[in-house]
Amino acid sequence: MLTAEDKKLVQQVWSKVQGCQEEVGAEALERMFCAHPPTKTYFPHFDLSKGSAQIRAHGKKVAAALGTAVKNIDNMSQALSELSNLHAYNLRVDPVNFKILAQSLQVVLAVHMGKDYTPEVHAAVDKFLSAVAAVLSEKYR
Ligand code: HNI
Repeated sequence: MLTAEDKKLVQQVWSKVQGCQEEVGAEALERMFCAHPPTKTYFPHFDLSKGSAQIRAHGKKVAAALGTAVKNIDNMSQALSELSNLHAYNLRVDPVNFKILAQSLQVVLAVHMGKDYTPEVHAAVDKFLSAVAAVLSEKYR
């Protein structure tokens, strides 16, 4: 459960990400593919070499979707409903992978934010990404 303080921290983090969504999203995907190679099997149609145009474009889409989640933090289930359908029914992404991407994204944020990625920010972002993963997984049941 995100507290009011968690929500504030997540919104602050995302205001910093806004100007570099493509870079942040692409780096999170690259870390996911590199540290967890089985995740690459969902992208057989992508050029997965570092910095590829497809990874950058996809990174931007993922980051933008997370931006939508931040904007609708009290109503994520509705805001991400289409995306939830897509991942469950069309893409059939195993939900364990949402945690893996969340972890990759947190490393990106920690590396770039340095000392601003305090334990409190870390905990808030972790709760937020868990909530996003729960929404993206809810159609599997
Ligand atoms: Ni995901 C497509 C958002 C996790 C595999 N994904 C999308 C799109 C968005 C998106 C946005 C583009 C939808 C569209 O074009 O209408 N994905 C997210 C978010 C998360 C997530 C917010 C979690 C935080 N996706 C994952 C994970 C995997 C994944 C963990 C697999 C490891 N996603 C895909 C694939 C596509 C996709 C595959 C289709 C890509 C394409 O363009 O063909």
